[in-house]
Amino acid sequence: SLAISEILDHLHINDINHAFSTGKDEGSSPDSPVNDILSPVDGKRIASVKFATPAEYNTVVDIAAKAFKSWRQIPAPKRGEIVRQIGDQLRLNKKELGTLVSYEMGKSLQEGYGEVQEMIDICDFAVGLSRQLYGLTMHSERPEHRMYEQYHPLGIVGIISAFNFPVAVWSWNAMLAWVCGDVCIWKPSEKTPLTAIACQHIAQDVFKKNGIDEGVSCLVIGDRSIGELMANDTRLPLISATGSTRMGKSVSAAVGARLGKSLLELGGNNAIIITENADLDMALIGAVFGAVGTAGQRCTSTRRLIIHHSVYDDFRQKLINAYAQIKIGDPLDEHNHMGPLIDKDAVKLYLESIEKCKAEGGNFVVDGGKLEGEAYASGCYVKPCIAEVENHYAIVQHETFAPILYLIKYQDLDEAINLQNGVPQGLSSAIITNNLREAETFLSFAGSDCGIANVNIGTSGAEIGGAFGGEKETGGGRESGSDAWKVYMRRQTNTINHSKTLPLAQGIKFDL
Ligand code: UN1
Repeated sequence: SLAISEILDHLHINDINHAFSTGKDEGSSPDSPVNDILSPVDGKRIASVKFATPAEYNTVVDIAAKAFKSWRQIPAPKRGEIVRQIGDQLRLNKKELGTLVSYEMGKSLQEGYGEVQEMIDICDFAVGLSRQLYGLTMHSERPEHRMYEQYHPLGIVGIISAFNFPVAVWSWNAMLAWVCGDVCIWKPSEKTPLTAIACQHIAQDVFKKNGIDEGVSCLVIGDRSIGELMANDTRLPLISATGSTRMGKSVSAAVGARLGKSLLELGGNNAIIITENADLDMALIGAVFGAVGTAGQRCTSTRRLIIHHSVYDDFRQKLINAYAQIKIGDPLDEHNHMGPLIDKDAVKLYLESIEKCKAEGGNFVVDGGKLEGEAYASGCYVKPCIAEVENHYAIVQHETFAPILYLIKYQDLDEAINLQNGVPQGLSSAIITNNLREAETFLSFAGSDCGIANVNIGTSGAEIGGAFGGEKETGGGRESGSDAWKVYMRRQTNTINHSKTLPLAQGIKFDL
């Protein structure tokens, strides 16, 4: 295994890192506060960052605006070639970057590598996309006329990302935005800025080698005040924000007030329906990985299991047995399944949620609690737990970003689907069944109301090729694959008259 200090060196992370970085410039004002970044793994200081001032943010926007003018001149497939090179660099740095993701954020090393793999995958996707970006052609009602639509670059895309996927979510946005001809300003979570700085260096090296160094890729480190500046900034036509529903509502209100575009990817309250026709061993892997993977801090984490009464007792016992096997500890040690929560505040919220659940009548069949002892000295390690609940409990309706799994019993599929949909969020959902009627009902318009609906797969771990996002309080945005690229471009309809007269549409007569 690699020593963290070597990895920091390798990824050019300094002891104190600048508040902003563009291709042209990087810096921070001497009096901006220094923030220490502590690892939830061992509580040690990894490095420090400075937070950008509003003036520095403005400098970055100016540089990005200028970069847009030249970047959009480069043919899309050539922009794709640059993204291809970034993908190559990510492949070369996968081990180091994945390890730093794991150490800075706390997810298991396997999941840290998986996150970097998602970045590599989206690069490949974006390279292919760079030769597509298709518009439609349509037939004009007027003779000797041609109609078609084309997609043009949008401008500066503001990316606000969360701590739980500190780098992959940026890449889903940035790689698409870049092939679309946009430039990006990225504000990573202030909890995980170091992996962002590492990615910025990797991307900037490629831009520099290709003679493009004018702020196509910009990074601004800061807290929510920078996010607010971005949301209110008319120079940023699109804000892509990932995080809590509370954050999303305030971003959306600010962006909406100026009639900008926002792409929101917010909270989930994801359930797996386990029917009487389920392969229970398969259900078990999906449910446990979904609930304890990333210590329950994925927006796609499995929060609820909706289990048919005939298999309920059997499956509950399987879960209890499986939870007894889960190894919690240093996520860099590949023997462990689950690492820490992101910080002590998250531990507090987790403990409060357990109390709220108990107060509402929840029955814990696997107890939670904070882990104590030398191996858990950072104070961020908790036990994954399971409670039998009712779907209407306020705490069950709420997304708690922690490994708390709720069990709910159902009688018939209609009821199960109503329970599954009966929450404010609508990100991911799943059914485990070998029965075609159950599966197809779940996927039909009368089934799951989520942006993601899976059969015989859990709720988390989506591939990048599909559009990623969800409905209701999840915010409605779609990132990543399919035609999610369209939000990063502006659509233009073009009608061309190649006749010798000027007929008007709708048959309107207008003679001079
Ligand atoms: C997130 O938690 O914000 O589907 C993203 C998944 C991952 C992405 C999760 N591919 O679980």
